Amino acid sequence: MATVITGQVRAEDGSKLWLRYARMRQAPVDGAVVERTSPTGKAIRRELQLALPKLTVANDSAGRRSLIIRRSSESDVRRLGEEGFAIRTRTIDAKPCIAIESAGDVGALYGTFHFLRLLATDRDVSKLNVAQRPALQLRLLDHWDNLDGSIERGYAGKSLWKWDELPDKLDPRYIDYARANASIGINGAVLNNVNANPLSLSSDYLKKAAALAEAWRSYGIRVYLSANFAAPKTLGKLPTADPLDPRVAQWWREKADEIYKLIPDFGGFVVKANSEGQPGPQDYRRTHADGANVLADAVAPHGGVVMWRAFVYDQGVDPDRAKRAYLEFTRLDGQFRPNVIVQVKNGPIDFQPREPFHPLFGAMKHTNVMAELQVTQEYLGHSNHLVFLAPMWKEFLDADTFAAGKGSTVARVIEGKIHPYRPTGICAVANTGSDVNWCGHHFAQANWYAFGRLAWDPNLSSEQVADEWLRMTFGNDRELLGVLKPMMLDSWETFVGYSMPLGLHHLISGDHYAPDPANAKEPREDWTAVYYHRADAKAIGFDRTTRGDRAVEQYFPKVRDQFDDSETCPQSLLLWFHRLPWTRRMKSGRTLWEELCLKYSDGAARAAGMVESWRNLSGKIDEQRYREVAAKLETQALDAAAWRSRCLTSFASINGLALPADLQKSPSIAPGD
Ligand code: BDP
Repeated sequence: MATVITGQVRAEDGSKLWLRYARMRQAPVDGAVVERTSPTGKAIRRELQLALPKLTVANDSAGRRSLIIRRSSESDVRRLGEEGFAIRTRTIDAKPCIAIESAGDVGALYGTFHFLRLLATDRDVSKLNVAQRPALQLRLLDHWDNLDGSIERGYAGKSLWKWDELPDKLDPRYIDYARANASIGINGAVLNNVNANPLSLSSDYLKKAAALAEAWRSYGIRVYLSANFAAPKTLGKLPTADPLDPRVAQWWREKADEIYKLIPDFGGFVVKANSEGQPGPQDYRRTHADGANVLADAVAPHGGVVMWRAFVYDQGVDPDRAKRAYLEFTRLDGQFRPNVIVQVKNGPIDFQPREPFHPLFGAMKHTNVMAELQVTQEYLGHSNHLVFLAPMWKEFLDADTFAAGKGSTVARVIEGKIHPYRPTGICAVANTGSDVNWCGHHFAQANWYAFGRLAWDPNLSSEQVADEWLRMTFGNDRELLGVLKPMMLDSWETFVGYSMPLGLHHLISGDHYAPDPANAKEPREDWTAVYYHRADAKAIGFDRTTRGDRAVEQYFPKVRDQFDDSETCPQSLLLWFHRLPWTRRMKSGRTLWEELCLKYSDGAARAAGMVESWRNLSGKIDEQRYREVAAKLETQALDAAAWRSRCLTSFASINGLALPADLQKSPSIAPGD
């Protein structure tokens, strides 16, 4: 990790993520004892030494240290579970100390990272009384990594997993990856792409996966794999992958046994079936439940789970893509095994810049449901745009489904508080890669961080998460925080503003990056842009109301009614649910067209403003990161201007209305310009 002194501030390359421990306040303790001899205990000692090099760390209590990390069987600690921890200022053997206590090993590690976070973010640690446990059981990163080292929708280099070197050689980065995840409570990693190569389940690749599992075990991270549903055929050479064929069931059982021999704590499978050309049970006229259950039965004896994705959109089911998954899955509620979790993307289309929450949240009473988010910015400017995603995830987690009356937020649904889901979970498509700074954009690290923190505690505010991350990543300087925090917190609305405001969605073509609202040519209609915005001379938007295609009826009545009425529908989702005339009067008094123009212009102006804000920090940030972020922000500002110009000129050519003055003068900027 290169650290060069240039000028007043040290140059940094971002490789240490938020675990820089730079100019940390020293802990107000005279030494630490880690009363744990396990490999996790060793990891804790190593981390303490890295963070607080002046601290003597021992593994026995001789000498009575004032930072104590120990197992506790007190009932208030035990109640926090294996992963929970308490951090308290206490008096032990007549000596004042800080005690990090937990029932489980990994709880001690999480507690240590929490304590270090308190120090790194300059919190007062003189009186501590912290007790935490994670809100969700499975908190996973999904890597869409292919065996050839490429990453589907990855924008930060190649895969971190060096398959050709594994299992013999372990890249030191595997440990840094585990440390970063453990520091934010992530406890599992799905190693391979949901568009899964069956070879990932071959004996050779399982040995490689086992080496990673071994490296991460002491950090509380379990390995999971995406399974290709046709593997019994392609890999096992059976004539079929029909889930009800006994030979197929036996193949999956034997495969599971083989995996658990190599990886005793293997987490389980993720499956993308009958979606975007992937094989699945419907190839044999079986249901998603039949498909999920055959894998679930295979891993059940070993304690494994199957995360069965609800990202399906068969055109035969309904003309509206947004309605299809709900229709397919609600009719199967109750037919899945207890160790199946239906994995649902946050919104009903596909990780768009803004979507309403997916109507499946709250709708499945008898089937575990977990949420799938996307950290990698597939539709949000790749690794070029600074977009802090916590506010988007908070909007989703805090959305009230009304599944069991008021207060049935998505967070409470996935926590199993509305229907008794076990296990509970959340996962997110990772944005990591071989780039030195891991994520392509220094600020994209904040999204990895935010995902972990919100998976641990969905009640944290975006502001708090941004504050923590900034302090650890760029330091505790007040002026710096004063500029960067609002910049991060506004950045999602800024992106939505210049790309797809007022509920517009999917205004792109194949690269999922550049604006292409006129895109009408794709192999499938629901991959175009015109299918979604439906603009013509009179109106724009997708009528999903009770007078339209009735998609709103998939929501519980309170939400349905709110979305159904264009007066009560949140303006941010207006054109998602409503098709409205360009002349419609908005609450602001402006017409819909004027409002749209304003949103685009405001978004583009705010993106340009970010360049300026950053410039003001020159000298306060180490040179390399300053330069790299500045270059990205400039690209973002240009892209934002292109989005505005391209979308507005395209819509104006349809509705014949006047463009903002500057766009009337200059010709439209084509994508990629
Ligand atoms: C879409 C991506 C595609 C993924 C798919 C999925 O464009 O690459 O395979 O989601 O989630 O957003 O399966």
